[in-house]
Amino acid sequence: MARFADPQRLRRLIEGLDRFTATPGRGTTRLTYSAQFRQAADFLRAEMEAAGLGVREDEIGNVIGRLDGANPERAAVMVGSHFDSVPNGGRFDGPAGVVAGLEVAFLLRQHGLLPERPVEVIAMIEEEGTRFGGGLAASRILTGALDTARLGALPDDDGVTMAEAMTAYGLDPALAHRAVLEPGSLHAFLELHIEQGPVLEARGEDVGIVERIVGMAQVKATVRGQAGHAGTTPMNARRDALVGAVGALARLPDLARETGPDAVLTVGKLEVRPGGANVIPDLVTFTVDIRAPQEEAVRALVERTRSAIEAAGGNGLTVEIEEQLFVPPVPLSADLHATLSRHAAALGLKSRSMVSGAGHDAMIMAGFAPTGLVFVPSRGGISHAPEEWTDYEQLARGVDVLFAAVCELTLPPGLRP
Ligand code: HGY
Ligand code: MN
Ligand code: MN
Repeated sequence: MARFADPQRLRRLIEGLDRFTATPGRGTTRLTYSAQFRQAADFLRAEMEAAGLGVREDEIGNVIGRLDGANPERAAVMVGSHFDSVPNGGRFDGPAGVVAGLEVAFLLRQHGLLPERPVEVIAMIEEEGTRFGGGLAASRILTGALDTARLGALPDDDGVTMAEAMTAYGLDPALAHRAVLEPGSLHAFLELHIEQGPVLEARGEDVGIVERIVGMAQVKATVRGQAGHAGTTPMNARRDALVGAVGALARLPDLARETGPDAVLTVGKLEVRPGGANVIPDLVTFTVDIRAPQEEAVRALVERTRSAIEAAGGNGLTVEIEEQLFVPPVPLSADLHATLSRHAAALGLKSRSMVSGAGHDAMIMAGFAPTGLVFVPSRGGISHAPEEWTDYEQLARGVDVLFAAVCELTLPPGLRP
C-alpha cells in the first residue's frame, strides 16, 4: 500500500482529465491548443486551486500552480509533466506526472506542511510534438532552447503555425518570450512518468529511478515530383514522388540496425498528396524519429538517413530535409537519483536505476536545474496506444517517492512526514 498518496484521488484526476479527448473510445487525442486541451487546462486549474495552489497560465499555455511557502523569493522546486498527447494515445503518458504533482500539493496541504521554498506544479504543452513537430516544446521554450521567434514557422498538418494557434487560443505569441524562466529560478525539477516499457512489470519492481535519457533526433522529409494521370502517363515518363520516397524508406530500418543494437528508427508519419487513387503523387512528406544511447550514434544515423533520403532526389524529383529536433543523451542529477533511490528504499519499495529510451521534458529541464525522473510500471510495456495502463496503487507508490523527495528538498528534517 502507498504510504502517503491516495490512489482513488489519482484515479479521479486521471479519469477526470481523460474526458477531454478528440477520440473518445479510441484512446486519448489531445493536441496542444485544441478545444480538448482548453477543457483539460480548465480542469487542471480547478484542481490546482482545490489543492491550495495559486494558479496561472504562462505565455505559451503551460498551467502552473504555485505554493509560495515560507520564503517565496527562493528558487522553486517544480514538479510536473505534459498534458498533450500522441494521436489515439493512452491516458497516463504525461498526465501521470501532472496528477503526481497535484497529489504532492494535496499531500502538503493535508499534512499541514509549509515548505521553506516555493513548490510549483506544472502541466506542460506540446511535449509530444504531435501538432507542431519536434516535441519537448514547453521545456525547450522555458529553458531558452527554442527561440520563440520561431513559433510562426512551426506549422501543423493544416498549415496553422504554432503562433497562429496560440493567438486562436487567446495567447499573444509576441509575448511568448516572457515564458522563459529566469536562470537560477528553479532549485530542482522532478517528473514522474510511466515507464512506457516492460522492465518494471517483468521484474516485479515498483519504481524506476532514471539515470540517463537516450539521445534523440527527428527529421521531416519532403519529396516533390509531378502529379499526373494514372492511366495515361507511361511508367518511364513519370516523376512519382511516392516511388522516390519508398526507395529511401525501404533502406532506413537497416541503417538503424547497422548503427548499433540500441539504435532505433521510426517512420511514424507519412503523407501522400494529392491522395487520389488515380493520381500520380507529386508530394510526399514523412518523419523519421531516431534514438540511440550515444550521441555519436544519433548523429551518424541522422547523417546516413539524410543521405538515403537525398538519394531519392534526381530523375525529376526534389528532396527537402528539415531537422526538427536534436537532443544529445542527457545524464540526470546524480544527487537527485540518490535521493529518489533512498526514499524508494525507505518506503519499502523495489526500485531499479534505468536508462530511458523515451524522451521527456526532464531531458531538457536537466540543462536548467538539477532534475530527477521517476518511472512507474506500464502494463505489458505498452504506451502510445489506448491500451496503456498503470494501476493506481502503483502510481501512488511512485508519487510517494516524489512526495518524500519534495519534502526533503523543501522542509527541515524535523518537519518531514
Ligand atoms: O517520443 C517520446 O519519447 C515521448 O513520448 N515524447
Ligand atoms: Mn509520449
Ligand atoms: Mn510523455
